Amino acid sequence: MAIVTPEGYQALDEASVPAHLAALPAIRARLGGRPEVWRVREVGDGNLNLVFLVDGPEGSVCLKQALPYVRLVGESWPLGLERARFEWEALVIEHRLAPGRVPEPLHFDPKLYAIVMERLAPHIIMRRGTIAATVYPRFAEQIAEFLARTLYFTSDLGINAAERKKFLERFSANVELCKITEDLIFTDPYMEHERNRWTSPQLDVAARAIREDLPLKQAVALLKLKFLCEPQALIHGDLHTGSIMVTAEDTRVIDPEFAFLGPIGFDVGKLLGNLLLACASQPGHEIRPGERADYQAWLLATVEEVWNGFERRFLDLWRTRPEGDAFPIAHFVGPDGARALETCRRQYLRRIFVDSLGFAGTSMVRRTLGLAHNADMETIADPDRRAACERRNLALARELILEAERFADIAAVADRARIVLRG
Ligand code: SR1
Ligand code: MG
Repeated sequence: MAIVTPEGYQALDEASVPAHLAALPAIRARLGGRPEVWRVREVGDGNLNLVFLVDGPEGSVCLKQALPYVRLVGESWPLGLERARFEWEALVIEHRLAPGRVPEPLHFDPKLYAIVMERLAPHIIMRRGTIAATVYPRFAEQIAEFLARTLYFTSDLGINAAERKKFLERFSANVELCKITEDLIFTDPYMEHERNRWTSPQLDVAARAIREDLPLKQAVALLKLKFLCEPQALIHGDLHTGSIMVTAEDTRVIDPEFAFLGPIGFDVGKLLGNLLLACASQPGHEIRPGERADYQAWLLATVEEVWNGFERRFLDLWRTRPEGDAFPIAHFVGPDGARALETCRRQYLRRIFVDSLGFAGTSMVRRTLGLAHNADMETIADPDRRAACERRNLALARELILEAERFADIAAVADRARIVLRG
């Protein structure tokens, strides 16, 4: 059945983009020259949308347009266009809270469900960089800043309840994209489902073991429940290394279309899980045995720095900007009160840490056994070598989900990963 779209919507192509942008005076001025000379390339390699890069004589922009279906699957999986509006609104909020850490939002077209934003150059998608074993010296510090500021200032610690409830009301409507996460991350990989795929036959036994692992399914069900009903902060909702663009000096977060009020640990954990999966994939990219060991060490050091940097900055904000309604200051006066409040802060961050490890594990499982895989593993051509990496990734993921509470700190996670993930 053909997909029906709202009046005024049409999927753009390289030929139709210039006329659309030429009608926007600020964008036209930014690009400069005449529309006929603008160079347009469709470069979208994500699972859902069209992405056009447009270069003019004076400057460039990026245009991202929602398609009315899941691009990865095709028209058999229709998907609402409203996600573009959630993405726009989340991008504007992130830009305010973490300036310089996202592309500048320039324009939203409500009929075409298209966002025009700063074109990032010479940035590349971080996942391509980790596949090529590129070190990003500023990444950990900058992403930790993004996480701490966007999550703190949309939580009950950093803003008052009325303001936070406005976020809650608005982003609770992002139902369709939440449902994708609920299904693809927390449900499908743990049962037989036509959407699932894995390196077969090499991982057939491992996939069945996961489907039959009741303690694991209990733990994942609790994480799913947390995702469903713990609106701690406005989370990005899809913070993997394909949603981050990097250079040696600069880190930018893109694609917040999955944004909603959810558990803080989901953003932190998805990122940590993707870095751990990247680490697990490294032996599969080696031409000479052991040549990626140093890069694995960098990835694990980065895992530690991301968590430690996030925790430090989040606590700093809580100590210096207690502008939310939770933990009333009047309840914690004097030295004893200050100590008691500090204990609350430590307990809160410990909870987020444990949640993050669980969510990291679920992200690692879904990219191995579910519908949408990562290029980190998919670009390992030899299925036996790929499966060896994926098996180690699954082993660590299972420990993170089942034994999250047992890890004293992030250094203990990195120590364990050093043992489990090395080829
Ligand atoms: C059908 S969409 C598959 C995945 O792509 C996005 O990046 C999200 O992670 C989603 O789960
Ligand atoms: Mg995306």
